[in-house]
Amino acid sequence: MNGNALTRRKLLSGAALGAGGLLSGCDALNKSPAFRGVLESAEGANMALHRSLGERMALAREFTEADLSRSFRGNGNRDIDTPEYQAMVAGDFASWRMEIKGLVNTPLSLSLDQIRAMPQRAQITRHDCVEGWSAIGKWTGVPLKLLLDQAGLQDSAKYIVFRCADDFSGTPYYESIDLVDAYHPQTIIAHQLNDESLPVKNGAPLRLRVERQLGYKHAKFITAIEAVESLASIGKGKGGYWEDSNNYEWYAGI
Ligand SMILES: Nc1nc2c(c(=O)[nH]1)N[C@H]1C(S)=C(S)[C@@H](COP(=O)(O)O)O[C@H]1N2
Ligand SMILES: [Mo]
Repeated sequence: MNGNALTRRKLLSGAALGAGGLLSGCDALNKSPAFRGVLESAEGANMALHRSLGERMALAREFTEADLSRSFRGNGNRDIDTPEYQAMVAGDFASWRMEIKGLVNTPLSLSLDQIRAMPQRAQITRHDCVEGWSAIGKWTGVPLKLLLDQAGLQDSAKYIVFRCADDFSGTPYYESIDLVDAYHPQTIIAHQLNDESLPVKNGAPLRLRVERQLGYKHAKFITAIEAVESLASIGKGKGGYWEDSNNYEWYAGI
């Protein structure tokens, strides 16, 4: 067995050990009409596609408390200089709402208390930024899958877009992922870093963790989650702020 095959096997068996999450992730994909076609075409002859779906559902490496970085850097926008956001900070984000909208059966507007009352997942993972730094942190939040299930994704939904409260020169930050990453068991909307409420610099009160992707995909300061069929009408059409402004790859898998 060559190194790649060995790594792949380890990844897959690691994923299988996290069985609850992985299996329910796969169940969710199976039930999603948008993905049934992909899965059906993966069955039978097309093993390459099947394997790549398996690899994409594999878990990112998780670390232990002993591995935590002493401080977790804040990068990109690290605060929001508006009276509205500063009032939210002063009020402990009690009136923050995160919307779930777009191609869903039941649009939602959730408070932090409602999000904290849902089943939670904690994970210690390494964040890798394209600018050349990494940090290990413990993230706690609600699996995105549960939020999407609660809202009821419509058949036509193919991408999940994240809307953020911060901007660069007037352009709000936004990002997007496909349904494989959206249903991945380690994809969570986090409200805690290292067992404390998410610090402002790291995207308070809510930020995405999408552990198989590079840092810029991890949208901070989330105000809305929007299910869409196409990315064409989002920003300039490449699916994210840095994708549109600086030609970063939309698929930033690691
Ligand atoms: N809303 C928003 N999300 C964002 C950014 C940002 O500037 N605004 N920067 C991205 C980049 S490039 C990285 S590396 C991470 C940094 O997360 P951190 O501040 O917790 O280190 O957030 C990402 N998500
Ligand atoms: Mo980054």
